Amino acid sequence: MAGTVTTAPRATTTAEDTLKQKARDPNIVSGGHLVAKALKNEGVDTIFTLCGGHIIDIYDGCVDEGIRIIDVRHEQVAAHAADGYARQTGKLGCVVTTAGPGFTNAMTGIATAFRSESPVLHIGGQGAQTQHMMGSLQDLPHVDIARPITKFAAGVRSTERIADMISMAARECFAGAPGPAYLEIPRDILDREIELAKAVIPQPGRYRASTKSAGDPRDIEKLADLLVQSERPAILLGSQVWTARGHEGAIGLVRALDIPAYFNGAGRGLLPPGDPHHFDRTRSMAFDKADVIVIVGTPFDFRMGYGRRLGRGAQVVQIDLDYRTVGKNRDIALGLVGDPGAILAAVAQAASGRIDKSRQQKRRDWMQELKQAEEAATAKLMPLFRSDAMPIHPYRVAWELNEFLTDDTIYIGDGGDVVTISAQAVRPRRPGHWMDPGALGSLGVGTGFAMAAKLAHPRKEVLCYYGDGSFGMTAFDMETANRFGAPYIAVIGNNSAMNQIRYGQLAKYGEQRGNVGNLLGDVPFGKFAEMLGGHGEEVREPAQIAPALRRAREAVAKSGKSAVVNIWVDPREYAPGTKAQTMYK
Ligand SMILES: Cc1ncc(C[n+]2csc(CCOP(=O)(O)OP(=O)(O)O)c2C)c(N)n1
Ligand SMILES: [Mg+2]
Repeated sequence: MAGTVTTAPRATTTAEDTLKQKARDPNIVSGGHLVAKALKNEGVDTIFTLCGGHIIDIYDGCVDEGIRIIDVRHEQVAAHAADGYARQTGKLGCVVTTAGPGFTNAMTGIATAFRSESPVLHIGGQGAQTQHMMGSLQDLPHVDIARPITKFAAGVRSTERIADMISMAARECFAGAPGPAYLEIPRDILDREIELAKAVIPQPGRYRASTKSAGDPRDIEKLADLLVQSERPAILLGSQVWTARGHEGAIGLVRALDIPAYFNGAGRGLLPPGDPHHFDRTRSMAFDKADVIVIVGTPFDFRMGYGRRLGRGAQVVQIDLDYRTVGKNRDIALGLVGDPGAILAAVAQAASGRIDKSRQQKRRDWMQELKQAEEAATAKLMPLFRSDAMPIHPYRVAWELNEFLTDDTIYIGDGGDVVTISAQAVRPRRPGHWMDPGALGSLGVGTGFAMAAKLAHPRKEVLCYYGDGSFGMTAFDMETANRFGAPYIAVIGNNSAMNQIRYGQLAKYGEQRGNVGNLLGDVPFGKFAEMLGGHGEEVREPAQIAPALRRAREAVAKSGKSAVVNIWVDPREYAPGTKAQTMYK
């Protein structure tokens, strides 16, 4: 007893003494505080993290610099949230993890950011340099592991250079097409205290180029000529248009030159549905018949059939932030490297007023032809969208979700088949209001994206549509979202299965052997929201979808806690893409 009484106050006094001493000497700084200073200089106002002994000095620095610390329950969510925050703010996202398993847990998020060209800095702890290769706690070759899925991966070798290396990593994250970087900081380097004057600290706004390059002026002229002469142009605006915040340039071009525009990835929502230049159901028809196709900020990957699905008669032009993407997987008539917004604005200017009357008319007829085909395609889908079937048809859910969205709802899709189906009905109303995992196809992004979107835009509504398989992967961090006042509406299309995969198995192996490794239990996920203090409900009838969504909206606004609307959908219905297995072709 006596021992306890004397030790406790002594320990407290020591910590306080150290703090007082630090407060007295502003010329001394530790590594963790240098991390925070560098992040602040970079414009980072929030880090996503899960604690570990290797990284605690970074938190102490963040407290001093006023950087918000969002601590999650699984590092995968921290990495997805950092990615989501970067997508929503246009600034560097930051995830901080401890060494070893903290690092590996974050890898799916880093890999997702890599394939989605999202600027995320991952800072990771490491054992002390003095224990290098001795088998320290949680030691792994982090830099080697991160290298192939980042644009830059390095270890920091001295406390003096911590801030400098953060600026270096940030520069790499924004070089050309953005992407993630990894920086490992050993524990002794992070904890060491040095004289502030000896630290290299690049100043805000002074360590990166500000150029938004419109590329080669001759290419701008060439593209302007092509578009002026075109009778049936079409343009695809991909994720980079939003990532580089080039939406005004892009919208200006399609309106000035009357070009039907299609969208993919984060490009969805660049124009609102109903806009005369917004098209979505006739992409293959347009690409088949167009004479000029401009592909902006999206690679010829599986989502584009590797470029094979574009008409042979068309002149294909590709614009990208990354030289390595242009002309990859298919030949092109013209390739431009640079900032999509700057290039498209320059092309609009170069082409302005040069389209003659007969071509103007032909282009209007072309747009008209496509609009009619769009309307016919929508009419064909309407019976599914309005289906009263029981169990609920997943197309009906998709339709109801679109009806429910406001101009200010950020929509996130995290799931297999149900989410694929939702893309046929859900039309975000504004740029940046659509989030999907991108080319890595990672399930589990939803919870991190949702909290990040809400933290970045507290006044907007955030709705995440999950598959039941996906929801189970990261759902527990709904508690984190609630804890930090970032509630959202979670809607689950629950078919008690990993249905997108199950379809292919049934098709290949039949009923007897096709249901292996893809069936899940019937989970009443509404109760999950209740457990976390929020509103939850189960929906089994189509007519109940809309009222349940409205109740969820009201409950989130009132309680500040996330709501779950668990919609039981028919496991026998699939998306056309799933049936055709297009993702593997
Ligand atoms: C992390 C991860 N694991 C596995 C897959 C493979 N996969 C793609 S769709 C899918 C099924 C997802 O099930 P659910 O979220 O319930 O959606 P459903 O297809 O049932 O609508 C799986 C497992 C993946 N894309 N990502
Ligand atoms: Mg499912």
